[in-house]
Amino acid sequence: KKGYVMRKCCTEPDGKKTPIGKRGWRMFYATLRDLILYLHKDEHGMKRASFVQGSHNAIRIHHCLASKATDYTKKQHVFRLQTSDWAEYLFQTSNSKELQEWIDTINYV
Ligand code: I3P
Repeated sequence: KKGYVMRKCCTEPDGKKTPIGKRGWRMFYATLRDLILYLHKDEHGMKRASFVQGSHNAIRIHHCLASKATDYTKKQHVFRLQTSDWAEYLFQTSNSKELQEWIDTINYV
């Protein structure tokens, strides 16, 4: 699964709230491969070597939970991703079909 998404970092892998200044929404081209969600700058930035595993741009989705962020009302088609190390992200997708596809792909790979 791949496609453009918007991402907001909410909680760091240590469980602490992501500090102001790093909480903004940013666009990425996301690809899911080998249980890692890679967030590329765009479709052309596919160089895997530039990723540090476990960083915000290469999220290990093993034992992750993706769910619709029904409590987040500022944007539409948003899901929450909670990782096994307690990091938390919001991802905005382009429509409800994309939203469901991302959630299912992450939860059932
Ligand atoms: C954040 C940015 C986010 C906003 C977040 C801000 O500022 O404006 O868009 O989240 O609010 O902290 P910065 O870019 O300086 O980190 P929303 O879009 O969800 O309002 P928050 O701290 O309440 O999450």
